[in-house]
Amino acid sequence: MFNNLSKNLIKLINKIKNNKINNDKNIKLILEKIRLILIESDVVLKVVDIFVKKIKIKFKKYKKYKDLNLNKILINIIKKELINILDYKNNNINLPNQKKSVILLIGLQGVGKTTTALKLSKLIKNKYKKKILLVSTDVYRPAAISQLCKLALKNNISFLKYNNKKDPIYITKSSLKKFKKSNYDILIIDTPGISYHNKKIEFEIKNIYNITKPIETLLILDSMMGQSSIKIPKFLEKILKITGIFLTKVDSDTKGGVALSVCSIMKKPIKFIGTGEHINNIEKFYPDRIVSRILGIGDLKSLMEEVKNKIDQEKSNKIINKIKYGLNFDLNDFLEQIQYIKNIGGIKSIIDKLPFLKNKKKFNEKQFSNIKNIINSMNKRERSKPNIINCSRIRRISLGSGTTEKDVINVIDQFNYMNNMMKKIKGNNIKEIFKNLKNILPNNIKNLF
Ligand SMILES: Nc1nc2c(ncn2[C@@H]2O[C@H](COP(=O)(O)OP(=O)(O)O)[C@@H](O)[C@H]2O)c(=O)[nH]1
Ligand SMILES: [Mg+2]
Repeated sequence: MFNNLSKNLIKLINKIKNNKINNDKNIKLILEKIRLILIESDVVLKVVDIFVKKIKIKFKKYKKYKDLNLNKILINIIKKELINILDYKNNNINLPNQKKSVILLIGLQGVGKTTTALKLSKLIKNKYKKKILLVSTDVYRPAAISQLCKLALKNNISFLKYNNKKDPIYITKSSLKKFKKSNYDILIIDTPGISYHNKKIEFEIKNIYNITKPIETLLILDSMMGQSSIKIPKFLEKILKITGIFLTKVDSDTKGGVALSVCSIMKKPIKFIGTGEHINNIEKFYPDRIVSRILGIGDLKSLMEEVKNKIDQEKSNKIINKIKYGLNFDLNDFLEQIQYIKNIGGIKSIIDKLPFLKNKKKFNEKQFSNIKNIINSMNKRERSKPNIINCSRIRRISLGSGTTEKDVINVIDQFNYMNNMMKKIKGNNIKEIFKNLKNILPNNIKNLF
């Protein structure tokens, strides 16, 4: 996440740790370096200035106490100020208990509104236990509505489909009427992409807003778009009241500037982030956890929550018991584990949160799906007794899975390695196992990343 910003800040913090900061010249140089790092990361200049000034003022208070650990204090001030610029009042989603409510998603074209509509529907349905109805008013993008309908059905999300209707206002009024009569709690509305000079869409968005009176109007911002994406809200705010921001594509190689600027500039909280294209790649936004990730401290708290939410506890207990009681951990279990990781949102989202895994860049999600194909091409006996897999079986499995024989041998090696490591893990629950992840993912498995 925010690789460049993260790399430069970690470098700077190590420098602060290892050097004496006992004179004004030193401090001035450090502040100048912070300034440059933030500007390079595309943070809005006004925000950079405020940030550097705050660090300077806060540090001044401690400077005179020469016997304090000034290095540590400065690092803490930087961390706290980073959290502060990402924190703007309440970043919880507003979901009143009794009332039926509408959530409206708005933003430029291509920023991820439709993807977000699905992610949010699934999250609110599963985590907040609300009955969700989804509708799309995007009559302009060819096949947008039917595409969303298919995905919603696949994920068990109720979708109101308006075929061949060309009027977003008609869809809004009609869906609102149906929603009010129904037993659904929340209506989530996906909208057409706004563009700078399209008065027609601007007018329609304004009308959709006035008709539905949403409890949440989330502005979807693409973190890849840089500073230009923060300019658009200015004209939007003349026609409606934005209640929060959903920042998408933070998994991509973004500079981080949008995230660090948007709260101060817009005076709105970031409520969620999108961390990939998969429907599960959505996270509630916690400024302190993001800063921990940026500064390379890791974010095990978020990882644990995802594991708890998305893992099938019964199945994971079965595996834990197998390990605990020395039963045979076979390739079926290995496959299930891979499935868990996929459910959590892919290995990339895990690696991003682990502080101790270096070489994060080298990971390869394709290799990961290869493992699944290889195990799927094995028969039942081979999966439960991998040691019977001989050369001719390897050939058959490689042909069946569309991989090379070397790939198949690698998977068996990785499995054997993991199996041995698993036996060494102490712990009764998935929480402890994840704490020990550092031990079960060394050398051989690292080849996957
Ligand atoms: N990597 C990544 N891609 C995303 C994310 N959110 C959306 N996308 C992709 O962005 C593209 C545009 O998304 P879409 O939802 O159609 O945008 P819309 O035009 O605003 O509705 C699609 O290829 C999505 O898969 C995200 O959080 N991470
Ligand atoms: Mg769309």
